[in-house]
Amino acid sequence: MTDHPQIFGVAVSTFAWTARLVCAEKGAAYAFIDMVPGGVLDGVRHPFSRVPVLRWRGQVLYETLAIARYLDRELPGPPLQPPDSLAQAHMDQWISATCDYLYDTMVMGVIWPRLVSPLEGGAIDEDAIAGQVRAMTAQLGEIDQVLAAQAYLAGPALTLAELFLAPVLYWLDKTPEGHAALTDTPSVRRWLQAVTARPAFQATTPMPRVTPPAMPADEPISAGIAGLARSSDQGGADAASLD
Ligand SMILES: N[C@@H](CCC(=O)N[C@@H](CS)C(=O)NCC(=O)O)C(=O)O
Repeated sequence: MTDHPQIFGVAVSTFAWTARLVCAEKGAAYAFIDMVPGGVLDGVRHPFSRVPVLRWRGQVLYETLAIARYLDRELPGPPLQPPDSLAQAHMDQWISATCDYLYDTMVMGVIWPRLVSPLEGGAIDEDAIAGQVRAMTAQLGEIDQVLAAQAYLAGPALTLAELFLAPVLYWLDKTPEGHAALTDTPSVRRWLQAVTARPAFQATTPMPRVTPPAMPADEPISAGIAGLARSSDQGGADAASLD
């Protein structure tokens, strides 16, 4: 029996997307299995009620950094961690910043209230969003300075750092505030275009690539999230990655 990595999570999760991206960048077959945070499927669970969870070779592993490093080391395909120790440190630095600061500001502070809360009928606290937008704008400015001087976060080559940050910025770009801020940070925009154009990113992008007819083609939309919520409700393995 073929033992492909199995990634349990939801399509909207940026962290689950990172794990899928690692497999896709390595050119490896994998299965993506719908499991909401806190869920238990076939005995697989995340002890702290998050996603993703990896099951592979009879082992269950959680925490995206652990999963990403392990998959990169074990799967054939191009290495996603630089051999140079300073570049490795820069990669770690950006992964840590993404998980500890950027995720909170961008995902919880802007993406969630703008794109997800309205679908759930939740009240929108515009003052709270405005505060997060200020923080997000400052964070993007810092990233822009780095990417003005080099192609990728840790140097001239793509690393795991890209695979953590790009899903976050992809969704951020779907919010009006994020879209505007990314337009004002041209080096980040150039980087995002380069990463999202990669076959691995294209193959794992959960958003339906159709623009609702009523919306201008270049306008950030929230409608795609509704499609995502529906697709992640449907269950089953990712069609592109069945084992
Ligand atoms: N430290 C975890 C964070 C994972 C995480 O926060 N995942 C989100 C989805 S992107 C989640 O499960 N959220 C559910 C919750 O916060 O209750 C990791 O690196 O895997």
